[in-house]
Amino acid sequence: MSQNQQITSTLEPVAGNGLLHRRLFLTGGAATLGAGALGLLTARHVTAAPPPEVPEWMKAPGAPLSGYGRRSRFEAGVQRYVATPAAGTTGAGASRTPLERLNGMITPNALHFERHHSGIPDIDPEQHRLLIHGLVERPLVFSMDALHRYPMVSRIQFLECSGNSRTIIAAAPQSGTCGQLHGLLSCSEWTGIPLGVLLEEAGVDPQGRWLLMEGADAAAMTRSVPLAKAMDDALLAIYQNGEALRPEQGYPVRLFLPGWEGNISVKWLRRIAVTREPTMTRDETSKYTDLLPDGRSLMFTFEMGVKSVITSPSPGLAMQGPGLYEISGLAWSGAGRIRRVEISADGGESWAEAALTEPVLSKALTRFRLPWRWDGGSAVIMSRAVDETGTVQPTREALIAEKGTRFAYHINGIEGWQVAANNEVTNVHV
Ligand SMILES: Nc1nc2c(c(=O)[nH]1)N[C@H]1C(S)=C(S)[C@@H](COP(=O)(O)O)O[C@H]1N2
Ligand SMILES: [Mo]
Repeated sequence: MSQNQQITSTLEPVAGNGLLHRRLFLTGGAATLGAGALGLLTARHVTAAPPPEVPEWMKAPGAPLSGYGRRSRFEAGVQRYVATPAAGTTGAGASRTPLERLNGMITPNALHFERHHSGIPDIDPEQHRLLIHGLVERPLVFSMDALHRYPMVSRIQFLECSGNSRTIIAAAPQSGTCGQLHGLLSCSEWTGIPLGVLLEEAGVDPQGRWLLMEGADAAAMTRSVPLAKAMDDALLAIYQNGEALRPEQGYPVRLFLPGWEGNISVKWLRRIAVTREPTMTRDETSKYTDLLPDGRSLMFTFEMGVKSVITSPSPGLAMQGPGLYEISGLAWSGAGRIRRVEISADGGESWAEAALTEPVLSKALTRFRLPWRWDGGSAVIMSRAVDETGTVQPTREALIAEKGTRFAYHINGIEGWQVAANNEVTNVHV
């Protein structure tokens, strides 16, 4: 095949309304096809190259070195979406990650979402202590210096608040950007001590089945964790993307429970009590339970379901007329790896498989991409993730049929973006 034929076959539609084969975004795909294929994706072609101009920033030496870096001033508009705090508090509430302004799988620390029940404590690491007690042979107290001497592991994993995407349940689609609607979601490399190591040192009594976790914030937030999870993949995280945790994320040490609802990853961790039974704390009884249509509630629904969102195109990012676009987004599952993501550009009539950007890691955000030739007409784009257990992200309808509309957590239904001929993108229920 000649290069042109190859490009043409690659750009052949594979599903309705202009979806093209993911081959273009698979490793080396563009390279194999040659620069011509990429050229098709660039917005503007120049017929004759203009003479190179010397811009201002080449005419004098640049800024000096600095002890701690900062982003370009031209990126200053990329900010978390900060919700107004609850009345009478300074910091109870949430800020959301601007998902539609980022790319890749890692959330920069300064843009990690926040959820605090009583603000961010200003903890002096010298004075901070972590106590392990209760049903143990040897109660232990750790200073941060002591914790730093333990062997550490690193894992790239997502954190999602179980209250994320609540607007899907609303009868009418709510307006907002991808981050405003789905941004209680971030992904970092977390480094710290496997919790099991410290529990073994303390010696858990055979009657101990649960752990009470307590934070050192003014809310003294507490949750009960099954011992099995603690011994499996629980981490006492001390570093986030290579540097010490941010105060917002639990400095100097937080619990991190991969794949589970954000609430249970207790920040500013100061106490672990080994118990026989769950303690039934406020945050696992009056809150963070799933209210069913019949008035009963499910408790301890820890795992976050398989889910995906398209970050681009998405509301607030205007289209630039008909042409080739990359549909890109994030998929994740509390059960493990993402196996497949499918995309529809015709409101769910037909689907095409997206390319997954390596690495595809267990309980991490996975970036997906698919080329799309938009004809400039009205289109509804949506994504559907499947995880390694074969579980498929449910439709909004199926989710509501199963759980009703009174629950407020674990909302993982499929949402659509409506792309309109006037270049605007808005949220639609599909
Ligand atoms: N001590 C303490 N831990 C906490 C919270 C809190 O308010 N206090 N909020 C919880 C909730 S509801 C979520 S979703 C996550 C948010 O973590 P982040 O702020 O690092 O994104 O922390 C959890 N751990
Ligand atoms: Mo949360």
